[in-house]
Amino acid sequence: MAQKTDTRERQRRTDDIYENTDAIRGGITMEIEELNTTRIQPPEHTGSDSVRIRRYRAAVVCLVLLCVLLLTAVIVLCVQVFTNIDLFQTKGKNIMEERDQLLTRNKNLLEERDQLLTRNKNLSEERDQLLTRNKNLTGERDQLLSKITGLSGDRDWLLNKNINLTNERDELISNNDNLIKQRDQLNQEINKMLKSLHEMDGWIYHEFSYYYMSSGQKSWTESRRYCTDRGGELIIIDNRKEQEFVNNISGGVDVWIGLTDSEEEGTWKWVDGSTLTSGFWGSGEPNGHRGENCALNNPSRYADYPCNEAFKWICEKSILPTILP
Ligand SMILES: [Ca+2]
Ligand SMILES: [Ca+2]
Ligand SMILES: [Ca+2]
Repeated sequence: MAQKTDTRERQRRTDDIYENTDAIRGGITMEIEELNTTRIQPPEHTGSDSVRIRRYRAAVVCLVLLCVLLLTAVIVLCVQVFTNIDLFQTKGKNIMEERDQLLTRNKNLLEERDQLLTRNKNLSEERDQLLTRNKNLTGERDQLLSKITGLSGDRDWLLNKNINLTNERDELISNNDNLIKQRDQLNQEINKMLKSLHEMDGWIYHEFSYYYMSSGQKSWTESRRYCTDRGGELIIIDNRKEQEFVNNISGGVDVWIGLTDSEEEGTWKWVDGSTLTSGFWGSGEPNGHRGENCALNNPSRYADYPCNEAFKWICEKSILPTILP
């Protein structure tokens, strides 16, 4: 718009210059004609007329000179104007070319702007899609993290349970091994007992032990040897129930039992080495001191007697030590 306004202004100035030039030309022509008209009229020569004529001529000369100067100025001005017009035209042409270039550039810039807008729009859409996708992925990640946490808890619980089950399994395996060993021992013992049953005529079974009540009489030491030769020992009375059993099978006669203080006077020990804590001594017994170091069951009460005396005896063979380790 500014370029158009400048162009119109220049055009208007150019038109003014042409009009002024024409006006100046018209004025000069009229003055020349007046001079010619004056020159053509016949002069009337008087004194004052001569002076008036000289003045007139001087005025004419001045006027002519003035006209010449004016014409020269007009010509110079016209030359300058035309030169300026050419310059203006050249400049205007350059400006037009620049305007065209600017228009072309503006067009290109507009196209680039449109392309950039389109690209920006596409990028915005892609960004929105990426944001949406990122939001979805974040949600999925959170779900997976939550799931992983839950699975970790389950895994720890299962690991702990697995450890417990493994320990229980090892314990069961160990128990099973022990049971298998006990079973094998029992089988061996049963076989041994079945075998020995044929060799134990006269032995009586009672409360996990076999008992032998002798018919003959021997000293305490020989009685014990008889028992040990057959895998047993002189009887060890562990409790009142066994004491009653001894009284029953002895039939009220004196029998050697596996109790002696021969190692240390006054310290009565069973043949398995255990010390007698509370026994069933008869009234006043034991009373033999160093002369009586072996115990008789007499009957249902204990009494110390000289060991080389001959009496019946009772052997005992317990099966518990072989069954219970
Ligand atoms: Ca016993
Ligand atoms: Ca004694
Ligand atoms: Ca005695």
